[in-house]
Amino acid sequence: MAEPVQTPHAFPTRIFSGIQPSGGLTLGNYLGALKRFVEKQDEGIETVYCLVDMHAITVWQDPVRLRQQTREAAAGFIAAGIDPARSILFNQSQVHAHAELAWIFNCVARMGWMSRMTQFKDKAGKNSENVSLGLFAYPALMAADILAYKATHVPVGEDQKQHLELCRDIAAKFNNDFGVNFFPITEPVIEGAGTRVMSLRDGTKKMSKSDPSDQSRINLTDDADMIAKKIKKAKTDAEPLPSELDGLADRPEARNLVNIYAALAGMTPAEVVREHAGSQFGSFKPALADLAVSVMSPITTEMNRLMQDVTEIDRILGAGAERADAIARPIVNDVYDIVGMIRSR
Ligand code: AQP
Repeated sequence: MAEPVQTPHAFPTRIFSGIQPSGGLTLGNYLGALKRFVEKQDEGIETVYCLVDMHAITVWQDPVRLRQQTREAAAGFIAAGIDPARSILFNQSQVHAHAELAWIFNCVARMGWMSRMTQFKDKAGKNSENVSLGLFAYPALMAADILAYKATHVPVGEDQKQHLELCRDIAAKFNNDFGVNFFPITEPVIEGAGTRVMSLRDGTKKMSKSDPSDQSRINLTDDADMIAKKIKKAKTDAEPLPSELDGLADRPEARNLVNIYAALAGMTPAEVVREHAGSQFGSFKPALADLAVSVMSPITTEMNRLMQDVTEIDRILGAGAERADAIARPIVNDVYDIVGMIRSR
């Protein structure tokens, strides 16, 4: 008879999250994820952060660029405030527990659950016969990333909510199938104004590093001029800003710029419209560009400095992987014992 599944509160609080090095990091990654990662670290919570290079190869990656993007993302994390002494920072493929647990979870997750994942449908589009099996199995690997550390909380952007729900389903089914209280039922942490930053070219589409248009996003590597140019060119409408948020209900591009401003300034969107009520985009956009440059430029400068020494970046990732492995290895060994695998070497 299975025992009741424990809530995360029965497990020590541990944060896990990751970002794919599938391109340069965007303002969406920064506001929806990275900025929050730093806040959690600074709250003194145990934080484990991962550059999920194995997720990145679910779509084709040039090997040379993948290595470069992984180092650049690591530099971006550190430049944004992740301290490798306080947080564990590493790239996924260096800790084998992720791949091993993902296989177990491939055997726990159901085809029906995976088929309902909207991100797979969006990314595969009409081409679903031709995309990699890895793209379909991606959420099981993501569950393994989280549960290899028995992470209780995962800060993410809104787009990852469904994958987090699947992670909870996998943990609950594993606990139930084997009659154990082994995995926590992890909580997503989706907070603040930057949880869904939209494309600068289309306010109904998420800002994404793989969007073919570079104009659709602000990259962490963009310089001040580029940031200002992209914001100036961002799609908007001809109306001035309203004084209440309701006035943005049918104006996705305007709402996006207000949300970005709010997330960068540490304000609520309601405060932003109150402060800029009646402003035309001709004046709001330069104010937003100045704000974006003041927040992003120091990060970009530091990132470029760190990229001068890739040996040091690789050393940090290796040391982080050792610390990550020390947590994950015993957990995955316990999983093998629970499942009934012989471990005799
Ligand atoms: N536009 C966004 N707004 C808020 N949060 C976002 N995140 C991504 N885009 C936005 C959050 O960043 C974290 C890492 O995401 P990821 O790189 O692992 O994958 P993704 O969500 O698929 O991001 P991209 O940029 O769209 O990557 P590609 O183009 O490679 O698929 C997650 O917490 C995510 O929520």
